[in-house]
Amino acid sequence: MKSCLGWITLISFFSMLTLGAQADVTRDVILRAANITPSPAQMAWQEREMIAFIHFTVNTFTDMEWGTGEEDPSIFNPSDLDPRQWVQVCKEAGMQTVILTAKHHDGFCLWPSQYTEHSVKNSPWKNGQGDVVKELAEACHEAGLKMGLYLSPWDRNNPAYGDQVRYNEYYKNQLREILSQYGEVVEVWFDGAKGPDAKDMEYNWAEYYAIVRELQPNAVMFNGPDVRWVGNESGFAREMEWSVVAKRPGSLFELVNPMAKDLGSRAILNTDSELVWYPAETDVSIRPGWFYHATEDDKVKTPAQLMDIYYKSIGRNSVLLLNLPPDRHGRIHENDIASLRQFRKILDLTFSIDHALHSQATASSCRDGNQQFGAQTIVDGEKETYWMTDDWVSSATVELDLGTPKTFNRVMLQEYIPVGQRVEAFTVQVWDGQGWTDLAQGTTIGYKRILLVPDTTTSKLRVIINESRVCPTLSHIGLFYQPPVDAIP
Ligand code: FUL
Repeated sequence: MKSCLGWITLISFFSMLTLGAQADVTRDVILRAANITPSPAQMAWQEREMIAFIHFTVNTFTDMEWGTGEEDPSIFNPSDLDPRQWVQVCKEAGMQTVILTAKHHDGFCLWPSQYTEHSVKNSPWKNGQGDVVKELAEACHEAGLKMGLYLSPWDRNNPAYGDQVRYNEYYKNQLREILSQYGEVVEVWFDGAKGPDAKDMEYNWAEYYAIVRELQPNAVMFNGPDVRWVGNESGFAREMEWSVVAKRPGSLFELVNPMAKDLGSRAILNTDSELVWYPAETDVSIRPGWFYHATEDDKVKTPAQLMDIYYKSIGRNSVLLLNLPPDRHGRIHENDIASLRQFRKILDLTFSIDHALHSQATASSCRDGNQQFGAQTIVDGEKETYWMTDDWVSSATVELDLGTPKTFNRVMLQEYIPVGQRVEAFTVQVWDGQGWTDLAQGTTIGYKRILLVPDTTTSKLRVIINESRVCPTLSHIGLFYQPPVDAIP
């Protein structure tokens, strides 16, 4: 794969040189955008697809969402704290990473930090000898899952907060502690939230990022250089979700407006655009709140709601970060587990059979005469093989002959993003016996796009790439059938 990537980079480089002379600036920007690629850590994060978020702290015991920072550590006393149970539940649901709120805005630390007294070490839990981060790290390790850590910059307890020098030092010390004592950490979550009453101060982001890179070089940083917030906490990404976006010129990794409808289309790119690979993570809670509240036991999202979130996040070129808050015992509640199990069952029933697998695939253009980049790679079940058009071809058609009529209601499309995200407009059509009819249309594809279509039976389907930044790629077209949710026992 390496040599092939090197070859593509070389071609792209010469393409840019040739085009630069004759084309306008916009074309140059588009070429630049088309050739921005994910880092290995971003790629690994994207492929893990679904992450569990664990919100747990003093708030669990005070029934709050944002603690004041004045909580007495003695209230932290889970009767049966069991990170192994969290990890088991997450693993069964198909999550590959678990991110824990090591410190939320109240400043209470779930590990015995040497830099503050406001932590588990002064709680009655395990007589002050416990360490939640350590227990989670061990549980993840045993189960083969990855761990991520959330460390809130906004700290309502620490007296140094507001003093630029002292607080930044405190925060950096804590970052070093949690990133050096617990083995591999694959994601560091920098929450941007700050209450209106918070003292004014600047965080030393550049130094925070440097510490993460030094201690955990393979970790991605949320709301840092690697992963961006999708822009809402309701569980949906945009229908047009670009992983290459324009950042605020001169900023470290700030977007002009992370909530804007359009972050990366041609319409907003301009000569000054500083472009970065900055994919979206969709964070949402399985309950209305981020922390556990007994009053929300009957408000757990249903399997159908979780499916909807799945299609609108993972199915729209985003990673899903689903929050599962443990209760006062320190365990994930049975209602949440029941909903997750059914969600997993629907996913398995739907995605276990790909009706397009090993069908006959042809394309209107293939880079090398149907050899390495031929259309058949799209349906070979291999994620590292992919179809690509000739160098100057930015619209093309791929046709699948399914052999016999197949029934499906989900169409999955995947670009080969290690070479960039390129498709800007596509149409899916089906053969009705006499001609082609439109089934779905869209703009971006990215790592994964899942289209919800009515139950459709056909023996031939085609995907038209109407517009692409440079030669488009596809690594997968999948056709799946999701049974009606109510019909699944
Ligand atoms: C927000 C926080 O204020 C919430 O409490 C929660 O942690 C959520 C994931 O991020 O910014």
